[in-house]
Amino acid sequence: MEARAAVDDVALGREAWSVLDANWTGSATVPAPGLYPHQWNWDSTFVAIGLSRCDTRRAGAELLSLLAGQWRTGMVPHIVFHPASAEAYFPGPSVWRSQDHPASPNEVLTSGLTQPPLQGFALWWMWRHTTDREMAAALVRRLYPMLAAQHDYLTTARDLGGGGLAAIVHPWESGMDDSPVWDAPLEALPQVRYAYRSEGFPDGHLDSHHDRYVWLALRYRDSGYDATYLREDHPFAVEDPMFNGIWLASCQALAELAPLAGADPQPYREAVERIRAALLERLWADGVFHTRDLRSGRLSPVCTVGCFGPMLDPGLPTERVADLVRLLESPRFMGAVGYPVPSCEIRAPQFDRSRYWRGPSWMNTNWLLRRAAVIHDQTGLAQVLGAGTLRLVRQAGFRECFDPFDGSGRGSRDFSWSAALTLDLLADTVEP
Ligand code: 2M8
Repeated sequence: MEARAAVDDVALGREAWSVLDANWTGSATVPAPGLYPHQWNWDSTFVAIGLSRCDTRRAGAELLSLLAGQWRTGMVPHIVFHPASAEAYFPGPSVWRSQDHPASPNEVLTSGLTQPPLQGFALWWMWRHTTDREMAAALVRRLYPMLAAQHDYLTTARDLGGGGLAAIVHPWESGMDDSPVWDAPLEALPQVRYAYRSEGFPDGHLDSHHDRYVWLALRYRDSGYDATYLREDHPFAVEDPMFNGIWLASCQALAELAPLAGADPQPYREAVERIRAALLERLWADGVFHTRDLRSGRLSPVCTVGCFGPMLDPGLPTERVADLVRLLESPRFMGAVGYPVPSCEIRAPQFDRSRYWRGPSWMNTNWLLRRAAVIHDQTGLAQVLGAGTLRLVRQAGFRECFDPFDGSGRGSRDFSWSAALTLDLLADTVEP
């Protein structure tokens, strides 16, 4: 176990700031030094959330830099590349070839996939917590049309199941890359082997699926990132409860911010209703939400932290909330571990305490679940999630993820969202 001396809140906050400063490139924050040398979509958005109470300018800069990578289709990419370290991460710009696509931004190199659409929620969070209302209002006016375009993209290009949800077309789009819920759809793909170098990945990161990730990305790229191809031919299309729960939360946020941006809230209110109904109709079974593989029609039998994403919906029926809270607190998840929240239910055969998204606890999903607990007045749960999450960083530092049993750190060190969300939790410990 990589113990780290307990520090008081002021010292912990100072450490968090120094991580964020070291990972700042001048226009955005990279997830971690070394392994992730570019701007990642939901990483930056969690950084913006964490900075909302204390630095509106930098929170806004983070979102603006990400949205500079937005395609004219409305798609917000999962990576915005820093030209200086272009090929320092695989797959880099030479694999994605965004510059060859007419809808990509002219000056910015990006990937061709997206990640959970958290930006609407982050903008609302910033507006709610800022100490500089004027700057925040200007940011809302500037960013709102971009987020409206992102929403239109998800509605038109990603409802591949025709039921009102957005489908992801690659595990990387979920942000929970190695989650066991992708095993079945990935194993239905052809076996491939690429001769790229894979050294340098941290513990538990790389498995035999990585070649299929690359294969899928290349297929989509070679279609010209085409929406019809996605609908008709692309072999990976999955409806994920976390991605859609986050989308719903952002729609709710866009409805609330609409008056400030001079926009009509009604389409977003309707989207909230539509996504909620679709989540319940298409993904709910046996007391929890599941991922649906649109190509096989099957729901995943494995329960992961992603299955709780729809709890971000304030309008989720009370009985469903009660079912989810019971499961989350049960020995299948938090009830049997020392630290919240294992990314996979611990009794599943796929659970692995050391492999990315197959067991370890992550600060960002802990933060989202704590937020969900607050929304649904689950004060006790919110307190356990907040205190347990802070205990992780006090003990192990700002690691990428953590062993849910003993709290030891895993993956990269000096991880940006772990630092940024610590700042938010420290500011919010009195009243969740
Ligand atoms: C991990 O994903 C990247 C691919 O996008 C990777 O595996 O190299 C995930 O943990 C993802 O959630 C995160 O956004 C990214 C950067 O931290 O790393």
